[in-house]
Amino acid sequence: MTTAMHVHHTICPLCEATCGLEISAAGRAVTGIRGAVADVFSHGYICPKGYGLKELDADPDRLRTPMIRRGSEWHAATWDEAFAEIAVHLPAIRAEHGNDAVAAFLGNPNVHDLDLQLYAPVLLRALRTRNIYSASTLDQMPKQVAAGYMFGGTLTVPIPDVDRTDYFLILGANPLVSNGSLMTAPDMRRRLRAIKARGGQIVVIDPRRTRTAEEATAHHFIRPGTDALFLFALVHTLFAEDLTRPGALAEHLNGIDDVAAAARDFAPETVAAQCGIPAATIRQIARDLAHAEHAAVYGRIGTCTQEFGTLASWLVDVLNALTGNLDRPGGAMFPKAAAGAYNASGVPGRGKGFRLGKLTSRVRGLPQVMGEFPAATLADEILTPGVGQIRALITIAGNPALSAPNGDRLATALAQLDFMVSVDCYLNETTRYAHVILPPPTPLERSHYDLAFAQLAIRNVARYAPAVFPLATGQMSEWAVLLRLAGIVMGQGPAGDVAAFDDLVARQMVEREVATEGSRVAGRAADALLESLAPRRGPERLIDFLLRVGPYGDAFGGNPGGLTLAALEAAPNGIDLGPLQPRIPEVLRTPSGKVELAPEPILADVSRLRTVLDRPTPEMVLIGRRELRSNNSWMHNLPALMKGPDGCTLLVHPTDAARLGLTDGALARITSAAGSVAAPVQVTDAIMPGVVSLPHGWGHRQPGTRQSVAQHHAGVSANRLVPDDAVEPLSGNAIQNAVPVQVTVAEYVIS
Ligand SMILES: Nc1nc2c(c(=O)[nH]1)N[C@H]1C(S)=C(S)[C@@H](COP(=O)(O)OP(=O)(O)OC[C@H]3O[C@@H](n4cnc5c(=O)[nH]c(N)nc54)[C@H](O)[C@@H]3O)O[C@H]1N2
Ligand SMILES: Nc1nc2c(c(=O)[nH]1)N[C@H]1C(S)=C(S)[C@@H](COP(=O)(O)OP(=O)(O)OC[C@H]3O[C@@H](n4cnc5c(=O)[nH]c(N)nc54)[C@H](O)[C@@H]3O)O[C@H]1N2
Ligand code: SF4
Ligand SMILES: [Mo]
Repeated sequence: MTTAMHVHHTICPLCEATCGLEISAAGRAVTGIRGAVADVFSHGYICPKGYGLKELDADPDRLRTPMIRRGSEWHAATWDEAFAEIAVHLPAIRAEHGNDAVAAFLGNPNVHDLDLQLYAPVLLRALRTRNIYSASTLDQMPKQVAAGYMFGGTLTVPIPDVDRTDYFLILGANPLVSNGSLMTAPDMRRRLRAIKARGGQIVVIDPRRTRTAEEATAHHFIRPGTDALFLFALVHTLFAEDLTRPGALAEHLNGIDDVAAAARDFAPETVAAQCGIPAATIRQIARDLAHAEHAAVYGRIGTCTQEFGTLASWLVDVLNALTGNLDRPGGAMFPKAAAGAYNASGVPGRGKGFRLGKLTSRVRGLPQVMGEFPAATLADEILTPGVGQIRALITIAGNPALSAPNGDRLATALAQLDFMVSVDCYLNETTRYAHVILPPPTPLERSHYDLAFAQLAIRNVARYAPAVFPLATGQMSEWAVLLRLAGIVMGQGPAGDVAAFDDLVARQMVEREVATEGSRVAGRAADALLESLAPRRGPERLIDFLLRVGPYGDAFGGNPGGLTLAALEAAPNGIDLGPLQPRIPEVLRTPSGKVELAPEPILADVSRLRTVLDRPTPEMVLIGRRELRSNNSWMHNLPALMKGPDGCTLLVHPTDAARLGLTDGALARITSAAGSVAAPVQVTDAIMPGVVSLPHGWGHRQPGTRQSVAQHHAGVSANRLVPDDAVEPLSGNAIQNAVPVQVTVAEYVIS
């Protein structure tokens, strides 16, 4: 008997490029994976990680049943047993110590997973805790804060219109390896080559000559952490040389004069030494930027996870605005997502704007940003006794023991929790501290729609993919897992009625929308709308609703022929909604209805930047990097991705290597204020002198984990070196780049 072959469409959930894929399968077995050529967005592109879905799906170490830990022993459990265990502990801790005693940490895959996007917020609301943490404060929070202040929405982030630009200034990003971030764009290599083919320029500012830098027309080393100085010098030059041309945008901008005043102290000649870029080069870049017909300035991880992340993120868009490139084709533009976009709902053009949360963290008094406290203070909140101390933690798709600063201290903290639950597919460096692990289905057993990344994409598209395979026997869908957890928290016991809870979630979403001023279904009867969503349930019901009330939606009859989930189901390669269009002022949600070019809280941070102008430079600083065949801390258990030389090496410039007595392949010891690790050296002139680079997400040789392949490619965790005692003050973001370190020859190995 032969098993019938099928080709299924899916969307890769592994990175922001969101490639459409075709999965060939014989029964339940994946036989092949390729880029979907007909996909309206990715047109057949795929990277090595996309193929990795096959091994991820089949990985024997991937958890397939809930796990309960007793002491150091793990036992496979049924779902009922696992929820019963949670129901014994979690409500009791809340009852005795209060709601804030239970914290949640949400990791990166939350934004790549429709179930988690839609249902993790339900669990968080049920927890009624102030202690919410996520990978956002290890990543892009500065950009979100800057966008919040400037445009009124934390996902109203200008995205480089790469396909129409002819001057692309890239800072602290390596999209040829990361496949793009806060810029959802599959196949960056082709897009960058197209810029050059049309005679354009790509200028990369990075302490490392990355693959992206190699593809660029120019690359300049910058001393880590000095981007805000460099960007201010560009702004300074634009004003000093009368090169500002906001054009039609001018009437929508508040605060140009304040920006000019703030930039006054940062002449290229003033910042050149700190940045390591000659003043003449800075001036030339400013002139080229100003004179380019279409230019886009773009900054990513390198400009966010650093001491001046919000200033740098803000200045990127100040430059886009001053040169008239904000919101115009070929510049930096605002996507209009089909579902769930705050900047496409409610009353256009005006809103409440962005403010920090009212609370400050208990131990260090750090601000609450977007309902979260900094991940860098999670350990403090667990380790410091007192009222409000965290005693229990739920992690959802996160590995903070490797991803957060001072990972060793956080691990110590996790070990002391009274109770910990992890929703995760692996027994890894974080989940080994859990008492119960609840595994999600594989990405091929769940449906997909990119709620977040459609808001960051270089083209407006809407794509939905149903699950490739049905849920494995005994597997629960992730949204149901979250609702059962939420049910336990809300006192419904271990066997809450998921269907009834889901009805309530849908009803609340609909009722909120019909009560929203400016909604396309404002004032409509919630019951009637809910009826038209039947018989869908779970994420499909919610996404259908979000699509239908969205800017292209059918508005439940208000816009006949408009978008629905059914329309997407009928178009497996997606629906193209066209190139990005100018959206100012409609996209804005600031109280003034203008772009706030000089938000007061951001300007107030400029004096801190001024103080570094004459600060001595550390002899050696550490930065991170990403590797093509890796995904933060978690795809290291897939043999096909781990082939070839180990990725966790320390990049050292030849002059530094000579001075320090380090040779290629030798072991170096790297020591910082937080800790010390040993890693093999890779001598290369692709790194700036005075800078070393170690990727994060490694360090897998830890007892009690279950990742047999990863253990053989263990590496060391860069976050053992990153201190957790300072955060970027405006966003609470971790400062993972430009960490002062000493590097020596390793005498012996303690990894
Ligand atoms: N030094 C340094 N540190 C960094 C960075 C850096 O550049 N330098 N980068 C930071 C950045 S940008 C980020 S985003 C963070 C990431 O930080 P985290 O989100 O904490 O780490 P990940 O490695 O992405 O871990 C993802 C976890 O989710 C699990 N998982 C995978 N798929 C699923 C799923 O479908 N469902 C569930 N429930 N679980 C799943 C994996 O097993 C893993 O445990 O790291 C940050 N840390
Ligand atoms: N293959 C792969 N792809 C990934 C990931 C992965 O782990 N592997 N992770 C995903 C995630 S979670 C994210 S957030 C994105 C990130 O996407 P990117 O931001 O494109 O990722 P990186 O490759 O870390 O690029 C950051 C660059 O900043 C540089 N840099 C470091 N410090 C500074 C500085 O102070 N100033 C400047 N100007 N540059 C600096 C580094 O040398 C590096 O080249 O990638 C995503 N895609
Ligand atoms: S680029 Fe990203 S989305 Fe595309 S196949 Fe690779 S991992 Fe998946
Ligand atoms: Mo990230």
